[in-house]
Amino acid sequence: MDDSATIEIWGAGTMRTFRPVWTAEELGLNYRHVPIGPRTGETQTAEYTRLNPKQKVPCLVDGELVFSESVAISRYLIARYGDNSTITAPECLEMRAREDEWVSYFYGELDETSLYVIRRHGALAPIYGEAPQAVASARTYAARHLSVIAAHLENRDFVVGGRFGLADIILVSCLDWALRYDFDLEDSLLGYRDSITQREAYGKACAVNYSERKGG
Ligand SMILES: N[C@@H](CCC(=O)N[C@@H](CS)C(=O)NCC(=O)O)C(=O)O
Repeated sequence: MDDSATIEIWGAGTMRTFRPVWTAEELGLNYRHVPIGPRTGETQTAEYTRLNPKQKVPCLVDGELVFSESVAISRYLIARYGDNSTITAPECLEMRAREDEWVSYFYGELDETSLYVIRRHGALAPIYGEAPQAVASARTYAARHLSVIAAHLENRDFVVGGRFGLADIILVSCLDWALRYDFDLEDSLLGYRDSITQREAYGKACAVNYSERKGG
């Protein structure tokens, strides 16, 4: 934890908290990581509730600016601090639209509609309730969309524009999550993921996000 930093990233141990941490590592930012975890009571303190009334992680503090949502935080950090030596948003409107399309698709269809449903009604069933049919259906649904993504990555190293960016951070975080749930990923997805996870910032982010707090 860096006490001289003005950027704070709150939250550790989950795929959602991993995204802004990974983005910050890619950008080489000086940030303070506050490794609070969900369902520990730490998101419900008065201090944290002032920052994020949703009582969820992650949350970003950058000077006066305070906001949550893993995709929004990662996108903001890139837009604010990225440059050609690190990561940037695509330059032209058309490529930004493509990036937005894929990021929305990964987050909407893989993260929220599938993987988190499996989590809510699987490992977190004591809190959210048993729903085996919803879990089975979410698995089938995710598999169908993973095939679409596998086809897109057949001859590509990155999701959009031939260079690493936000869409890769969101996708790889979802692929990591899918692997934890024993999805059988197609070769193009495995090859893509293998290559991206060689990045130094990915390794550093894993250490930051998962070593300080396990389980998520
Ligand atoms: N859409 C949010 C989801 C945030 C979220 O649900 N975080 C979970 C951990 S992965 C959490 O804080 N859960 C605590 C709770 O629901 O009490 C994002 O992508 O940041």
